Order: sequence, then structure tokens, then C-alpha cells
Amino acid sequence: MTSRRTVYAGIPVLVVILIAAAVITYFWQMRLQKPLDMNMAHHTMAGMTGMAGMEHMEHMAGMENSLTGGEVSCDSLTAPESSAPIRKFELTAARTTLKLDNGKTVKAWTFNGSSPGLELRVTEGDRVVITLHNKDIEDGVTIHWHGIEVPCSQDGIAGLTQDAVPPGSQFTYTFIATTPGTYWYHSHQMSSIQVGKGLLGALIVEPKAKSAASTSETTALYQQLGSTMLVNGSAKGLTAPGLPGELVRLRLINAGNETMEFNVEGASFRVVAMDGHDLHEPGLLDGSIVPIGAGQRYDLLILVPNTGKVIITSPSAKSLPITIGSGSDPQHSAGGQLFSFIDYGTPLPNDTILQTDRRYNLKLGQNLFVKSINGKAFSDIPPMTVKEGDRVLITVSNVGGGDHPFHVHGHVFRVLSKNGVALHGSPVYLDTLLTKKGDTYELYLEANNPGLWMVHCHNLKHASMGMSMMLNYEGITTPYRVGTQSGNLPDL
Ligand SMILES: [Cu+2]
Repeated sequence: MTSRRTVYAGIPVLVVILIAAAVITYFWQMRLQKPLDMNMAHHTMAGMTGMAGMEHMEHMAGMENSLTGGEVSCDSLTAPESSAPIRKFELTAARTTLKLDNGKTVKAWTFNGSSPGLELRVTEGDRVVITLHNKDIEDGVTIHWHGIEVPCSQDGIAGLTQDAVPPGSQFTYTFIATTPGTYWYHSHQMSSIQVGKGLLGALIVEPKAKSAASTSETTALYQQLGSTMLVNGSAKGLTAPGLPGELVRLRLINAGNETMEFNVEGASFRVVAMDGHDLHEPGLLDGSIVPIGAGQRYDLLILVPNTGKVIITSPSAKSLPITIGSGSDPQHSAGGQLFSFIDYGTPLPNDTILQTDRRYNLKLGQNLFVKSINGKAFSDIPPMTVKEGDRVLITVSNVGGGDHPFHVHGHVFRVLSKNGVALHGSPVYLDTLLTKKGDTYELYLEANNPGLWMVHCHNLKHASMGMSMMLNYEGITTPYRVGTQSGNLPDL
């Protein structure tokens, strides 16, 4: 009797101990997302987060750099002087009450009073000058130009390339829009919070020589505004013009956190670009489902049929169809095979086999309460370190915890293989790669943009839970600090 009573008495104690252990583990892991103060250029050793640790590492890095020839601040890496045409924009971040087209009123954070903010349209080669004003976002705001290979100082990362812009202040970004394509912009201060509240927009770089292939085009930006899914700010869907026989370029942007699958009903189509980069000789698709990871963009070229309209649907945004053209509804189809870029299009002639100098393996997964890279989270993850000119092979595996759209700042990488099978269609260049559980990809990256760059999951909730690290060039420093002390928390 006595021993049984002891066991019963022990159960609540055990439960309390387990709960306490879970709570302590949770807060122990979460501290990594909100370090007190750290310099992102110099956290070369895992596990060091305190001030003393940081000073030690800056000393170490300084010693290394004195051997390799000095330091360059990210701040000094700016767009080169040029006679390129200048395109100027002003974007004001502010708290706004939005009236949606479904009659609902939502509190949002907007650029120029809307979410998405103003669609920025520039031409390839333009010098783009954008002044960000923060009216009243208390935590501060930045703008990151997703997919654009900007100089380090213009990347818009709070605590890495600048301080978050406080209310009443401004910051001017300048970059050359070198590569035509579909891009987007969003705040990179407390990104999972601020993007979710609406601080984002589309950025389209039109080619200098207009393509004859499409005669009209439409941007469709999907976002999650609080609990409401929107396309171009609408809660009801999108209608776009399209004449029978016309080729329409549809620029699909997934600015939410979850993977979206799109079904084109009533027309055949081609995937002509991914993340702004044209595919070589893309084949005609009929009924293929197009999966677009968070942060990714797909440009579809759709032939409007003679008989009626084309409807593009997604199960994750059932009430937000895109309707192109007019006439009778297409026959509803469930869609067929998932689109795969492994063998889509054709290889480029004389495409060289790529040699690499450095290799990194990244396992995207989950470690108790954090979304992890190689089992570690954010400030604990050692950076990938490169020097200018390096050819880097990055092996990315998704070992669990959901879809992980893998995003690299400041660079475009080439996808070499998936699960051991080399790509044998068009070359594929991306800034964001959708990975699903069990998949392994080999990526090739040329270290051609010296700086300090974030590498993170573009499910921004995962990034805020730790799946965020650095790609650092040797000898580059930053005067900015991440942490609760400075208030710069890029991926919270
Ligand atoms: Cu993820």
C-alpha cells in the first residue's frame, strides 16, 4: 500500500518536472531568436551569444583579417556610379485600417496606404532610388528587395545592413535593376510579423527589349494578411484582360508562408521564368499543377483560347481565382501531374560542367521547439564563409518540420540536382528553392557579391523559429548589431 501510494504521489511530481523541463527548453531555445546583442559578421563560433563572447570573436576575426589584408564595411558597398536612367519612388510605411472588397475592415501595416504596396515597375538597367519613410511603425521598418542582387548596404536587413528605420525617419535605397523579371519587396525587421501585417509589394523589372511573345501581362501577388488571404489586395479574386488567341504573361508571386499549388483550367501554358530567370525552351503544359513555395515567383505564359476564359485556381486560396479573358467557363479539371523542373525545357548548348571550391551541407529540420539548420537555430548556426570568386556547392536537405523554401540573399544559385538526379532540362536559377521533406538538392553558387547575407527559410514563421543563418564573405564587417539591445530583430 505504502509503495503504491508513493508511486501515485510521484506522478504529479514527474508531470511537473516534465512540464518545467519543456518550458525551460522552450525558453532556452527561444533565447536564440532574441539575442541580447550580436554582430552578424563575426559569430563564427557556435554557442557564443553573450557580449563577452562577441568581443572575443571580433578580436579573432580582426586577427584573421589582418593576415588577409584588411576589412571592408558592408556600409561602403554601394551601387556604382553610372549614367543609368534614374527611377525614383517614395514608400511610406504606416498603420492603416483597410476596407477589403469583401466588406471586412482589417487593421494593417501598409506602404502608401495599401497592401500590397505600390507595384514598382522599372526597366532593366535602371538605377532605382527608393526612399522609405516610416510614419508610425514603432519597432522600425526596413525594405528588402527579394531576389535582386543588390550591394550589401542596400539589402534592407535590420541589424545587418542598416538599423531599422524608426518612426519619423527615412532611408533611401539605391540599386541597379540588372536582371529583368518578377520580384517583390518586404520589410526585413521582425519579418514574420511585419510581412504578415502587410508591409510588402511587387517589384517588376521589365526587359529593355520588350518580348514579342506576350501581348499583355498581369501580376498576381498572393499574401496572408493576418487571417485573410488576398490576391493583389482583393479577397475575391482577380480578373485580367485577355483576348482570344492572345498570350498573357501571368506573374505569380507567393508572398505568404505556405506552399501554393496552381491549376490552370481552360488553356495550355508554359512556365517561362522562375524567380525572374527565364527557362530555356520551356515546353507546353496541359493540366500540370504548379507548386510555388513561399517567396518564389513563377511566370506563366498562357494562350487565351478562342472559346472562353482561363481560370487559375489554388486549393489554398479557393476564393481567390484568377480569371483571364471572357466567355464561357472552362471545364473544371482537377489537374494532373505536379510540374517538375528536373527535366523541363532543354539544356543550353555548351553548358559547362561547374567546378567548385567549397562545399556546405545544410540540413533543414526541426529540433524540439526550433526550426533548425544542422540541428541548430539562428544565432547558434555557424555562418557559411566564402571569399569573392569562390564557387560554392551547397547541399540542402529537408529532413522534416514542413516545407522549407530555402532563400539566399544577394545571390542567384543554380539547381544542379534533386535526390541525386542531375537536372537535364533547362538550367534553373533561383533565389528561393522549395524543399519538401525527404528531398536533397545540390546548389551551385558563385560568390560574386561581397557582403554579409542572410540565408533563411521563407516560411517566415520558420525563420522566426530559428531557420535563419548567414553567408559571410571573409573580411566584410558591419557596424550594425542584431538583438534586443539595438531593437534590430530581422527575422523575428
Ligand atoms: Cu521552413
